[in-house]
Amino acid sequence: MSHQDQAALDNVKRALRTQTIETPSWAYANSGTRFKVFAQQGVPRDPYEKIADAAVVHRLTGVAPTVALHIPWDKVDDYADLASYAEGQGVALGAINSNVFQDDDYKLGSVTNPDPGVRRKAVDHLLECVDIMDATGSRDLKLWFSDGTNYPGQDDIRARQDRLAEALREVYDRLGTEQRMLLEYKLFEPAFYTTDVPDWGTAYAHCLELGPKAQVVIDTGHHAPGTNIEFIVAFLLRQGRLGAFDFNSRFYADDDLMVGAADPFQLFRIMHEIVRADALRPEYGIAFMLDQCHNIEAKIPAIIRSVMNVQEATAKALLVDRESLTAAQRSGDVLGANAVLMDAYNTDVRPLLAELRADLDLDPDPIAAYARSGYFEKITAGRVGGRQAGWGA
Ligand code: RM4
Ligand code: MN
Repeated sequence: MSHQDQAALDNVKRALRTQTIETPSWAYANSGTRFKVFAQQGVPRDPYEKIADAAVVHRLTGVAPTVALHIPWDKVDDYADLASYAEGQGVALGAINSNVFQDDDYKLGSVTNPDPGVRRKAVDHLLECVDIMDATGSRDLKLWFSDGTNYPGQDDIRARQDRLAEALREVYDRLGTEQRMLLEYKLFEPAFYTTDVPDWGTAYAHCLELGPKAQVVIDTGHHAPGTNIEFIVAFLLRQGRLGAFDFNSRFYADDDLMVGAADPFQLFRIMHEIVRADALRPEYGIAFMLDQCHNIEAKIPAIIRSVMNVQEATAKALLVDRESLTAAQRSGDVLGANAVLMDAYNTDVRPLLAELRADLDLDPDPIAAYARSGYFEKITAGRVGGRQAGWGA
């Protein structure tokens, strides 16, 4: 290997050291499809146990230092206490995810509901989430609305946009100087005719209207099949409005499978745009989060695998020979440019990542290390009685 190659690899490793991936509290709990949720042994029974699991993922991977909460699933009496418990475990609390989709009152919508009383209740919940952020020290409030309609004529599409804008404004104005609002979009489901925030353009337009603390979040499972997600990434980065990712992968709709499982090439293409914009650095402000369900696979190893998949895609993106790529692009060398990208994608980065982990005093194989750790046996034996956490607990 030449000195130049070694210097390039050192740069890649340096960049990978700065990468952080946030894991979601709900992925440690029972979750699945609307047909069946298969309960697993050792599943956390409260937010403290979810954080303990997240801390194990961080200890083994070295790059998952924060855990996102979902309110009310992670409701506790004392959020400052939860935050200090997390700190003691070696992690911190991340984004606060609001939930205005599980109450009977929200049948016809939350912040876009035709009933002002229901809208008030929904906005109050979002404001409560900001109070929680004050206590946990979280930077980000993540908003996903299930709001929409099922039938033409059911409600006024435009009036619903007005109600949405009004609600977002009230919450935005409540944010502290360092706090942000992340607006997530999703094409359909549970609403099947119109969805009030169906795509990145709608989310982006609302964010623009609100101000710089409002940013778009891309959940990779929330698009129509075939959507070019990296284009959206590039566009939002150029506008300075990409705040976060909810990573997962999908074959059909919002499958919530492990990121990088269904389409590792897409994940690489997304990370290539991130690297291109120099947006991997934590100071840039993008929150790289997971939003997944592990219904049939063991949860903690699945989350470890997901973190590793993001790292692998990132390592490949960092390996793209940018100089050669730019030269090929500028000279109109279509095949040459494509080859530069594919060379990076086709590189086996696993040895490099194993080396990185060894540099960080971690086991080069976090999944094997987890299996050996005895943690699963410990939680299986210890977490008996009580109620396992899931959607709604
Ligand atoms: C939604 C959306 C949100 C997540 C919930 C669990 O579909 O993706 O980000 O908080 O699911
Ligand atoms: Mn999501």
